[in-house]
Amino acid sequence: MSDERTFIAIKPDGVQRGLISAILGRFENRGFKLVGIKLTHPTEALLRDHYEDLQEKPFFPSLLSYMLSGPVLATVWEGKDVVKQGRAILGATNPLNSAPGTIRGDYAIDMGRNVAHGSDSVESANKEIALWFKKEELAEYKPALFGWIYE
Ligand code: YYY
Ligand code: MG
Repeated sequence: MSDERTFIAIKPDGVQRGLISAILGRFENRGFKLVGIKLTHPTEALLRDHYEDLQEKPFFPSLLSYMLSGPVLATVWEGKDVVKQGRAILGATNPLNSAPGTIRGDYAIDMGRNVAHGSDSVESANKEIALWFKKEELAEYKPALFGWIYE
């Protein structure tokens, strides 16, 4: 068991394409614990903070308008090694390099429509969770199945 947390977001294309249950199901089925979830329309200010390190990149304006194009399903998951495992579940940034069986490898083609986001380190996860969620929006509970998932 571990209290490591990651921020996973289903981007506007994933929401519009009806991929919410398929994507969340991968995390649930793996055994990770959902601690926060909301459908939200992010502001430009939030997205500029979220993608702070990418502001100077040539693709930033299109990334911003894509992320502003509809609601995003923001989620927080908890569990052992969940940051790294979450990235593995999502697949490579460019879906053309994502292995089949990953979310992007199964559901996406273009980098600018790669359906989901996952934090890339524990440090960015903590920053992103604080950006997208208030403390009281994160649930505290012990899943009844924990003993069947962790030894
Ligand atoms: O963390 P991840 O989403 O896998 O990639 P980042 O390097 O953080 O870039 C964020 C986001 O920007 C990526 O999911 C797609 C988009 N993007 C792009 O459109 N073109 C690039 N050359 C790099 C990233
Ligand atoms: Mg990233």
